[in-house]
Amino acid sequence: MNRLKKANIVLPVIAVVMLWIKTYIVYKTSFNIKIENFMQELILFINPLSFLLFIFGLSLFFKSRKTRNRYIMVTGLILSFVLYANVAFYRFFTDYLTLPVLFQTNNFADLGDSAATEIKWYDFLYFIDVILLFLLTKFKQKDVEMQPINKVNRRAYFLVAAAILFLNIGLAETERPQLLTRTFDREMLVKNIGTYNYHLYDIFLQSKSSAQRAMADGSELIDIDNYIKANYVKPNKDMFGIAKNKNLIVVSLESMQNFVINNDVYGQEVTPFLNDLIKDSYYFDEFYHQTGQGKTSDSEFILENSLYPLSRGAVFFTHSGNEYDAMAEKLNEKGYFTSTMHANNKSFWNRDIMYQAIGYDYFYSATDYEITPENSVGWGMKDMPFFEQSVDLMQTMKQPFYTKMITLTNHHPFKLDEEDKFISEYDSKSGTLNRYFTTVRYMDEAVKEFFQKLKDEGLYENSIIVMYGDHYGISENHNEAMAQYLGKEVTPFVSTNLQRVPLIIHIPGVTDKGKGKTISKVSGQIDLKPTMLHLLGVNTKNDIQFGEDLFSQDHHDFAVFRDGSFITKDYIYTDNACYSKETEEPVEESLCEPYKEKARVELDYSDKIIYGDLLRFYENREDQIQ
Ligand code: GP9
Ligand code: MN
Repeated sequence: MNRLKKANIVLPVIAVVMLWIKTYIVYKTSFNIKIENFMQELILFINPLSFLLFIFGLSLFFKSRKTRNRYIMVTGLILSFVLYANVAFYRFFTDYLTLPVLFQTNNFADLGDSAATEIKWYDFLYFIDVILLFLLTKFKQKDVEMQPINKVNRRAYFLVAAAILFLNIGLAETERPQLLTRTFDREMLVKNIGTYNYHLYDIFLQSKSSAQRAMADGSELIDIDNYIKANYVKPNKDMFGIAKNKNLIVVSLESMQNFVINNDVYGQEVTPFLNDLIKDSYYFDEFYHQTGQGKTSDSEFILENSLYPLSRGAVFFTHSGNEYDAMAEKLNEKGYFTSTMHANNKSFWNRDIMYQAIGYDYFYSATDYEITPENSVGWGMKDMPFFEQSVDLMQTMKQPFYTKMITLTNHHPFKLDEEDKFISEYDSKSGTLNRYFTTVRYMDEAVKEFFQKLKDEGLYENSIIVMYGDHYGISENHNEAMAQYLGKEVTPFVSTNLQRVPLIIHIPGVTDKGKGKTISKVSGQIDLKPTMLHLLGVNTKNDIQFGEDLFSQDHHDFAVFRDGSFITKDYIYTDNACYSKETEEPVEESLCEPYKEKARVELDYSDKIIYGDLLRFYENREDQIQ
C-alpha cells in the first residue's frame, strides 16, 4: 500500500518568492514608477506579495502532486504573461493594460501591432522563474497522492497572506488617502496595490459595468428622450452662431472658486487680471461646479456631454467604453480639429482612453511638452510655461480648432516657488487656505500672459475663450479658516454658495472693449455644452442633454449637485433643509418640494444613460429616422 506523502509548502513558496522578486525587479527596470520616499519604496516592494501568497496558496488544497505542480506551473506562467504583457504595452504607451483596452475591438489591431514591435530578444528573461519552476518539477514527475497540508498550518498561511494584504493597504492609505475612490490613476494603483491586485480591481470594475450594460435594451430612452424634448429651451437668436467658425479655446481653471473674484488678501487683489477681463466678457456669477469624486475629470465629462457625473467613482474610469455624443465629436463633424492640452501623465484619470470615446483628434499630454524640474512645481509643469508652450502648439493646429486646456498649478497643496508668489499668504490656521490665494494669484498672472501671447501670435481675434473653475479647491475641512476669511460662519447655506466657480466667456469683437456683462443666472457646468455649441452655430435640438443654453431667454435658474442638493432662483436645498437665498435661513421644506423631483429625475436619467450605455441605442435610432 502506498503511504501518503506529506505535502510541503516548499514549492509554492519558491514560486511565490521567485515571482515576487521578479515583479519587483520588473517594477524597477521596466516601468517608470516615481518613488519619493522610503515608505513608497516599501509599499512597492511588498505589494505583489499578498496576491501571490493567495493564488499559489490554493495549491495547498491539492491531493495529487502532479495536479498541484501543474497548477503552480500554469499559474506562474499566466501571471508572468500578464506581467510581460504590461511591460510590452508600457514600452509603447507608458501605461498599464486595462480590460477595456484589451477588448476594445477598434483598438485591438493598433495595439497588437505596436506591442509586437516592442518585443525584444532578451524578453525570455521575463519568464526565467517559470523556466526554473519547470526544471524543478520535472525531476518529480511521478504522481503520488499527497496528504494535504493540515488545517492549522493552512490557516496560519492564509492569515499571514491576509496580514500582508492589510499592511499593504494600510500603508498605501496613509501614503495615498482614498486611493480607490479618489485617485483613479493607474500608475498610483500599480504603485500602491501592485500590478496583480490592480488587474483584479480592473476586472471587478469591468464586470460591474458590463452587467448593467448587458441588461439595458434602449427602451429606457423613450422616457428620457421625452423629458429632454419637453425641457428643451430655444437658443437666443442674437447669440446663436455669433462665433461661427471661430476657434474655441476652453480653459479649465484648476480648483478655482468664485469667491476669490473681486476679492483681496490684506488689500492685495487675488485675481487682478480676471477682474478686468470680466468687464470685457460675459461673466456668470451664479455658476456652480457639479463634480463628484472624479474631480477635474468629472468637470470635463459634464462639459463635453451635458450629462451628470456618477455618485461613486469617476465616470472617466468606469465607463470609458461607452458611446457618447460629445461636443468634440459634434465639432469634428463640423470640420473642427479637436484636442485637449494637459501637461500631465496621459493616463491620469484614464484620460488617454476616455478621450477616444469623447472623440478628440489629439491629446497634447506630458510627452508633447518640454517639462523640466525648473519649470515644474507640485503636481507638474507650471501654468505659465504650460500656456506658453500650448500657444506654440496651437499654431500648428488646423483651424478652426477646439481645444480644452487644463491648468495644474492651483492644485492642492498649493505650493509655489518663491519667484512665483505675487501676493503674500493669508494668515489663518489653515496653511491650505493661506497658500490658496497665492496660487490663484499665480494662475491669474499666467492667464494674463496667455491672453497676451494669443494676441502676439495672431490667434486672439479668430477665437473665443471660455474659462471655468473645475471644482472647489478648499474643502469643508477648512471651514474655520474660511469663516475667518469670509467674516461669517460657514453654514450649509454658505458652503453651497462656495461651490460657485467662475464662468467667463470672452468673445473678441463682441464682449471686449468694455462690452461685457455680468449675468446672474443659476446655472452649472451641465449648461456648458449647449451654450458653447450654440455660440458656434451648432444645433443641439436632438441631443440627449440635461443642460440649457445660458443665453436662451427661457433658461431656467436651476443647478443640481451630484448629491441631490440644488439651487433655484430663490432657494437652496442642501443637507435635507430648504434655505431662503434672501434671508440665508432655513424655511419650510415645502418651498423646495417642486424642484426636488426635477433634481431626482435628472440625476436618475443621467445615471441610466451611463450605466446602460444608452446612447448606443440613440445613435441607431437616429440613423433609422434619417
Ligand atoms: C491631474 C489634474 C488634477 O491631471 O487634472 O486632477 P484633480 O485632482 O483636480 O482631479
Ligand atoms: Mn482639478
